[in-house]
Amino acid sequence: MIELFTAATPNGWKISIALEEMALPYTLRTLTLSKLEQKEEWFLKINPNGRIPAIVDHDNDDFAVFESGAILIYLAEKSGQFLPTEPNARSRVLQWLMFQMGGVGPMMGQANVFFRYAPEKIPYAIERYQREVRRLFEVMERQLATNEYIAGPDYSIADMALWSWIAGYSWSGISVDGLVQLKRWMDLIEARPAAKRGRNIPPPNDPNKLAESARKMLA
Ligand SMILES: N[C@@H](CCC(=O)N[C@@H](CS)C(=O)NCC(=O)O)C(=O)O
Repeated sequence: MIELFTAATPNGWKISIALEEMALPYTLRTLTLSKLEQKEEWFLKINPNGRIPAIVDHDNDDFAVFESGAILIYLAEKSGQFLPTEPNARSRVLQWLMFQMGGVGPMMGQANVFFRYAPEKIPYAIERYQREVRRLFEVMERQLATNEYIAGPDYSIADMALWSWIAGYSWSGISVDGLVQLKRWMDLIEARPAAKRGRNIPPPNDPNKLAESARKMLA
Protein backbone atom coordinates (compact mmCIF):
# COMPACT_ATOMS: atom_id res chain seq x y z
CA MET A 1 0.00 0.00 0.00
CA ILE A 2 1.19 3.54 -0.79
CA GLU A 3 1.12 6.16 1.97
CA LEU A 4 0.67 9.70 0.61
CA PHE A 5 1.88 12.67 2.66
CA THR A 6 0.10 15.68 1.28
CA ALA A 7 -1.94 18.86 1.76
CA ALA A 8 -4.62 20.69 -0.25
CA THR A 9 -2.27 22.28 -2.80
CA PRO A 10 -1.63 21.79 -6.53
CA ASN A 11 1.59 19.83 -5.93
CA GLY A 12 -0.24 17.54 -3.54
CA TRP A 13 -3.25 17.08 -5.85
CA LYS A 14 -1.00 15.92 -8.70
CA ILE A 15 -0.39 12.76 -6.72
CA SER A 16 -3.95 12.13 -5.54
CA ILE A 17 -5.08 12.62 -9.17
CA ALA A 18 -2.50 10.05 -10.32
CA LEU A 19 -3.38 7.54 -7.58
CA GLU A 20 -7.08 7.86 -8.39
CA GLU A 21 -6.46 7.55 -12.15
CA MET A 22 -4.22 4.50 -11.67
CA ALA A 23 -6.62 2.96 -9.13
CA LEU A 24 -3.70 2.25 -6.79
CA PRO A 25 -4.76 1.72 -3.17
CA TYR A 26 -3.34 4.34 -0.79
CA THR A 27 -3.68 5.90 2.61
CA LEU A 28 -3.69 9.64 3.16
CA ARG A 29 -1.61 11.59 5.67
CA THR A 30 -2.63 15.25 5.48
CA LEU A 31 0.01 17.61 6.96
CA THR A 32 -0.85 21.05 8.32
CA LEU A 33 1.60 23.27 6.46
CA SER A 34 0.89 26.35 8.60
CA LYS A 35 1.98 24.33 11.66
CA LEU A 36 5.19 23.41 9.79
CA GLU A 37 4.59 19.68 10.22
CA GLN A 38 6.51 19.27 6.95
CA LYS A 39 9.68 20.50 8.69
CA GLU A 40 9.51 17.97 11.54
CA GLU A 41 12.37 15.52 11.89
CA TRP A 42 10.25 12.40 11.21
CA PHE A 43 9.06 13.88 7.90
CA LEU A 44 12.53 15.07 6.81
CA LYS A 45 13.52 11.39 6.85
CA ILE A 46 10.88 10.89 4.13
CA ASN A 47 11.41 14.17 2.26
CA PRO A 48 14.73 15.91 3.03
CA ASN A 49 13.29 19.03 1.33
CA GLY A 50 10.59 19.41 4.00
CA ARG A 51 7.71 19.89 1.56
CA ILE A 52 4.70 17.97 0.38
CA PRO A 53 4.02 15.76 -1.49
CA ALA A 54 5.94 12.60 -0.63
CA ILE A 55 5.04 8.92 -0.68
CA VAL A 56 6.20 5.80 1.11
CA ASP A 57 5.62 2.53 -0.74
CA HIS A 58 5.06 -0.06 1.98
CA ASP A 59 5.01 -2.80 -0.67
CA ASN A 60 8.55 -1.88 -1.70
CA ASP A 61 10.56 -1.99 1.53
CA ASP A 62 9.07 1.33 2.70
CA PHE A 63 10.75 3.08 -0.22
CA ALA A 64 10.25 6.86 0.03
CA VAL A 65 9.91 9.22 -2.95
CA PHE A 66 9.83 13.03 -2.87
CA GLU A 67 9.42 15.67 -5.63
CA SER A 68 6.04 15.44 -7.32
CA GLY A 69 7.50 14.81 -10.80
CA ALA A 70 9.59 11.89 -9.51
CA ILE A 71 6.56 10.52 -7.64
CA LEU A 72 4.45 10.63 -10.82
CA ILE A 73 7.11 8.74 -12.77
CA TYR A 74 7.44 6.18 -9.94
CA LEU A 75 3.68 5.58 -9.84
CA ALA A 76 3.38 5.43 -13.64
CA GLU A 77 6.14 2.81 -13.74
CA LYS A 78 4.65 0.88 -10.84
CA SER A 79 1.19 0.77 -12.42
CA GLY A 80 2.30 0.59 -16.07
CA GLN A 81 -0.04 3.47 -16.96
CA PHE A 82 0.07 7.04 -18.31
CA LEU A 83 3.79 6.96 -19.30
CA PRO A 84 4.52 5.25 -22.62
CA THR A 85 7.38 2.77 -22.91
CA GLU A 86 8.19 3.62 -26.56
CA PRO A 87 11.26 5.91 -26.16
CA ASN A 88 10.12 8.93 -28.20
CA ALA A 89 6.57 8.95 -26.82
CA ARG A 90 8.02 8.57 -23.31
CA SER A 91 10.44 11.45 -23.91
CA ARG A 92 7.56 13.69 -25.06
CA VAL A 93 5.67 13.03 -21.81
CA LEU A 94 8.80 13.69 -19.73
CA GLN A 95 9.49 16.93 -21.65
CA TRP A 96 6.06 18.31 -20.77
CA LEU A 97 6.33 17.02 -17.22
CA MET A 98 9.63 18.93 -16.86
CA PHE A 99 7.94 21.98 -18.41
CA GLN A 100 5.43 21.78 -15.56
CA MET A 101 8.03 21.13 -12.87
CA GLY A 102 10.49 23.81 -14.00
CA GLY A 103 8.04 26.37 -15.44
CA VAL A 104 4.32 26.34 -14.75
CA GLY A 105 4.58 25.18 -11.10
CA PRO A 106 7.28 27.56 -9.86
CA MET A 107 5.94 30.53 -11.86
CA MET A 108 2.31 30.05 -10.76
CA GLY A 109 3.58 29.51 -7.22
CA GLN A 110 5.39 32.87 -7.29
CA ALA A 111 2.40 34.55 -8.96
CA ASN A 112 0.28 33.33 -6.02
CA VAL A 113 2.81 34.59 -3.47
CA PHE A 114 3.02 38.11 -4.91
CA PHE A 115 -0.61 38.43 -6.04
CA ARG A 116 -2.28 36.82 -3.01
CA TYR A 117 -0.02 36.44 0.01
CA ALA A 118 2.80 39.04 0.10
CA PRO A 119 2.34 41.61 2.91
CA GLU A 120 3.12 44.42 0.42
CA LYS A 121 1.94 44.73 -3.19
CA ILE A 122 4.94 44.87 -5.51
CA PRO A 123 3.53 45.53 -9.01
CA TYR A 124 6.79 44.60 -10.76
CA ALA A 125 6.83 41.14 -9.14
CA ILE A 126 3.10 40.53 -9.69
CA GLU A 127 3.36 41.46 -13.36
CA ARG A 128 6.57 39.55 -13.94
CA TYR A 129 5.14 36.24 -12.71
CA GLN A 130 1.66 36.67 -14.17
CA ARG A 131 3.14 37.59 -17.57
CA GLU A 132 5.45 34.57 -17.51
CA VAL A 133 2.55 32.24 -16.61
CA ARG A 134 0.46 33.65 -19.44
CA ARG A 135 3.42 33.08 -21.81
CA LEU A 136 3.64 29.45 -20.65
CA PHE A 137 -0.12 29.05 -21.23
CA GLU A 138 0.40 30.35 -24.78
CA VAL A 139 3.13 27.76 -25.35
CA MET A 140 0.59 25.12 -24.35
CA GLU A 141 -2.07 26.69 -26.56
CA ARG A 142 0.14 26.14 -29.64
CA GLN A 143 0.97 22.57 -28.63
CA LEU A 144 -2.70 21.75 -27.94
CA ALA A 145 -3.78 23.08 -31.36
CA THR A 146 -2.37 19.91 -32.95
CA ASN A 147 -2.46 17.49 -30.01
CA GLU A 148 -5.46 16.17 -28.10
CA TYR A 149 -3.42 16.02 -24.88
CA ILE A 150 -0.28 17.92 -24.00
CA ALA A 151 2.24 15.26 -25.07
CA GLY A 152 0.28 13.75 -27.96
CA PRO A 153 -2.83 11.64 -28.54
CA ASP A 154 -2.87 10.04 -25.07
CA TYR A 155 -3.60 11.33 -21.58
CA SER A 156 -0.45 11.14 -19.42
CA ILE A 157 1.13 12.11 -16.11
CA ALA A 158 2.16 15.40 -17.79
CA ASP A 159 -1.53 16.34 -18.21
CA MET A 160 -2.20 15.48 -14.56
CA ALA A 161 0.71 17.64 -13.33
CA LEU A 162 -0.24 20.61 -15.53
CA TRP A 163 -3.97 20.48 -14.89
CA SER A 164 -3.56 20.33 -11.13
CA TRP A 165 -1.95 23.80 -11.30
CA ILE A 166 -3.71 25.34 -14.29
CA ALA A 167 -7.25 24.63 -13.04
CA GLY A 168 -6.42 27.26 -10.39
CA TYR A 169 -5.55 29.99 -12.91
CA SER A 170 -8.03 32.52 -11.50
CA TRP A 171 -6.53 32.24 -8.00
CA SER A 172 -3.22 33.27 -9.60
CA GLY A 173 -4.95 36.17 -11.38
CA ILE A 174 -4.09 34.90 -14.87
CA SER A 175 -6.40 35.47 -17.82
CA VAL A 176 -7.15 32.57 -20.16
CA ASP A 177 -9.03 34.83 -22.60
CA GLY A 178 -8.53 33.71 -26.18
CA LEU A 179 -6.89 30.42 -25.18
CA VAL A 180 -9.42 28.19 -26.88
CA GLN A 181 -7.28 25.05 -26.91
CA LEU A 182 -6.22 25.42 -23.29
CA LYS A 183 -9.88 25.70 -22.26
CA ARG A 184 -10.78 22.66 -24.40
CA TRP A 185 -8.01 20.68 -22.67
CA MET A 186 -9.06 21.88 -19.18
CA ASP A 187 -12.65 20.74 -19.86
CA LEU A 188 -11.41 17.41 -21.20
CA ILE A 189 -9.54 16.63 -18.00
CA GLU A 190 -12.15 18.02 -15.66
CA ALA A 191 -14.62 15.59 -17.26
CA ARG A 192 -12.51 12.65 -16.00
CA PRO A 193 -14.10 11.45 -12.73
CA ALA A 194 -10.78 10.24 -11.28
CA ALA A 195 -9.00 13.53 -12.02
CA LYS A 196 -11.84 15.54 -10.55
CA ARG A 197 -11.89 13.30 -7.46
CA GLY A 198 -8.13 13.57 -7.04
CA ARG A 199 -8.17 17.37 -7.11
CA ASN A 200 -10.44 17.25 -4.08
CA ILE A 201 -8.24 14.98 -1.96
CA PRO A 202 -7.77 16.64 0.42
CA PRO A 203 -10.54 19.18 -0.34
CA PRO A 204 -9.46 22.75 -1.18
CA ASN A 205 -9.26 25.15 1.75
CA ASP A 206 -11.61 28.07 2.09
CA PRO A 207 -9.88 30.83 0.02
CA ASN A 208 -9.74 33.26 2.98
CA LYS A 209 -8.22 30.67 5.27
CA LEU A 210 -5.81 29.62 2.51
CA ALA A 211 -4.38 33.13 2.23
CA GLU A 212 -4.06 33.38 6.01
CA SER A 213 -2.30 30.04 6.45
CA ALA A 214 -0.02 30.68 3.44
CA ARG A 215 1.03 34.01 5.02
CA LYS A 216 1.79 32.23 8.29
CA MET A 217 3.88 29.64 6.50
CA LEU A 218 5.82 32.22 4.47
CA ALA A 219 6.48 34.54 7.45
N1 LIG B 1 9.21 20.83 -6.33
C1 LIG B 1 8.41 20.33 -5.25
C2 LIG B 1 7.63 21.50 -4.66
C3 LIG B 1 6.86 21.09 -3.44
C4 LIG B 1 6.23 22.30 -2.76
O1 LIG B 1 6.60 23.44 -3.00
N2 LIG B 1 5.28 22.01 -1.88
C5 LIG B 1 4.62 23.07 -1.13
C6 LIG B 1 3.12 22.94 -1.24
S1 LIG B 1 2.57 23.10 -2.92
C7 LIG B 1 5.00 22.94 0.33
O2 LIG B 1 5.13 21.85 0.86
N3 LIG B 1 5.14 24.07 1.01
C8 LIG B 1 5.42 24.07 2.41
C9 LIG B 1 6.73 24.72 2.73
O3 LIG B 1 7.35 25.35 1.86
O4 LIG B 1 7.16 24.60 3.87
C10 LIG B 1 7.46 19.25 -5.77
O5 LIG B 1 7.02 19.40 -6.91
O6 LIG B 1 7.20 18.27 -5.06
